[in-house]
Amino acid sequence: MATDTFYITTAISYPNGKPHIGHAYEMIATDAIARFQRCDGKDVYFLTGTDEHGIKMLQTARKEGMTPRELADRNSSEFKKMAASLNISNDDFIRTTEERHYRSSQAIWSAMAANGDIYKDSYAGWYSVRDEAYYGEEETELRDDGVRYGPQDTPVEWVEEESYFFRLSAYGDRLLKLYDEQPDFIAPPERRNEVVSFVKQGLKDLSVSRTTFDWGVPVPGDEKHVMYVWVDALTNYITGVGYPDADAPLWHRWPADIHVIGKDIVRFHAIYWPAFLMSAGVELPKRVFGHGFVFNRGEKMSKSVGNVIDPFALAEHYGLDQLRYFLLRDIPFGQDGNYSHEGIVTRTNADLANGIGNLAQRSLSMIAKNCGGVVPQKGTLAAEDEAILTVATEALDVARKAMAGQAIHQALAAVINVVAEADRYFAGQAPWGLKKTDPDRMETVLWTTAEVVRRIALMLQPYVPDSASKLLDLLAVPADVRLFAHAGDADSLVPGTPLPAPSGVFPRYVEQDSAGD
Ligand code: ME8
Repeated sequence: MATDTFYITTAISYPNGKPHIGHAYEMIATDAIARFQRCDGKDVYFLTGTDEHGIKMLQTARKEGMTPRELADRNSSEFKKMAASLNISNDDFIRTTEERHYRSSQAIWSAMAANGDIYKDSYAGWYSVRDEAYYGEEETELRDDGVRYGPQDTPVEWVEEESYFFRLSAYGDRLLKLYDEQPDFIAPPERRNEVVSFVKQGLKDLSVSRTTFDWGVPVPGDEKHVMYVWVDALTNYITGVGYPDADAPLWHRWPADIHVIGKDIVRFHAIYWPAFLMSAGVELPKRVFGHGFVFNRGEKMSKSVGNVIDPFALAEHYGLDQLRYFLLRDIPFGQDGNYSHEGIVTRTNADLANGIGNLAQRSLSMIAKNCGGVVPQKGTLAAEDEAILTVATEALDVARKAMAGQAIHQALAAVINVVAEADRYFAGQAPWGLKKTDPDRMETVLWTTAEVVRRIALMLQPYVPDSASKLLDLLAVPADVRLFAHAGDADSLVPGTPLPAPSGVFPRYVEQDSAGD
């Protein structure tokens, strides 16, 4: 049987600034889902990237005295760097300024046009020549000097320009039918409800081109227009797997199993994107998941408030897996969450250092000291031993169910819960007391504990990949038996296998202020 494929994407970020913790959060959560599916035996393809066209890029570039392409090159590489330093397992990184993406965007445009869904009309609004941007009436203000100003304090004038439109209004019923027939198309359910009621109010046609600037993908056959802006951006998901070439080696991966995005852009992904694809005759993705926003202690991050958190600095300071663990465990996926120093320190120390770290350290150092540095002998298992091994196996089922609905925090909680149970088992069996009275039983208890640590480490791989891999190394688990399929009895630790010297995997976070000087 062919391996199941799984295609997953993040949103592509605007590289008009450096990446912030919200971007890091989205990449880390998507990575956890991708890694989970890989550990579960799927053939996963994971795409992320940058969305480099549009007016914001143009404006920022001008402010910084560079061309938009220079700005895109500089900042896109920051996003790439971030993916690498967060240990993101993406298979490709797409930039919308790439040639393959121009081809793909022009191809989907032509397909929509051939279907009669693109027409030329005029677009009117309050336009700022200096910002090269249209503003809604409510964003402008008529001042005492008789001049109307936009939000950037630049004068605006009423402008009508030629624009292409996409016939979105024709897709309302088909979209409602889609949401009805595939209730999981939009998740979580709150997001779905918002979209459904929005579409029920009736959809207007969408302006999809501009003539006032040229930083974009040229409209095929009418090059004074550039695409603006969602046709270009959304199309990245099919460019990444080879559209428009039906025989492209990656095209079999389409449709995507899931687009992971933030809640602010659910509308574009759950309304525009399926409508564009229906029009172009391309299959629809299976799910759009809108995650929540990460706030700094409840405040929205913004450059002007000066509370933007640098993800590189966070990972450096707390440790990458500590940061990943905190974001994935602390924030129910789909809801908003808060970042705070206290939050990450508490999780790091309580769950990681004192939890799984301590369990592994105590059992492995006892093994090193008392069992000759090899996997202990497994005698006949007592009911308690069987019970704790079953707890670990059942946690995997709970995690699988949770991850099927992207409840990452629940999946992780199920795994960490095994640690608490294993701690109780270890304390109850008190192997240190058996050393003199019943050394065989001591070995069996230590074997069982090490085996539970193995199962926990296997299940932790999607969330804290480096640390989980170190734990598995300490248990001498070969690289090719680290899938979830190996979490059962058939692949359990083999007594007598030599083990490396134990070392700590999850250090405690020590407050630097209280550390002295
Ligand atoms: O929206 N917390 O790009 P972007 C969590 N280019 N997620 C956040 C966040 C926060 N504080 N701030 C932003 C765009 N995000 C478009 C997408 S997709 C075809 C085009 C999320 O750089 C945001 O919701 O503004 C989005 O999913 C992603 O980061 C990129 O945001």
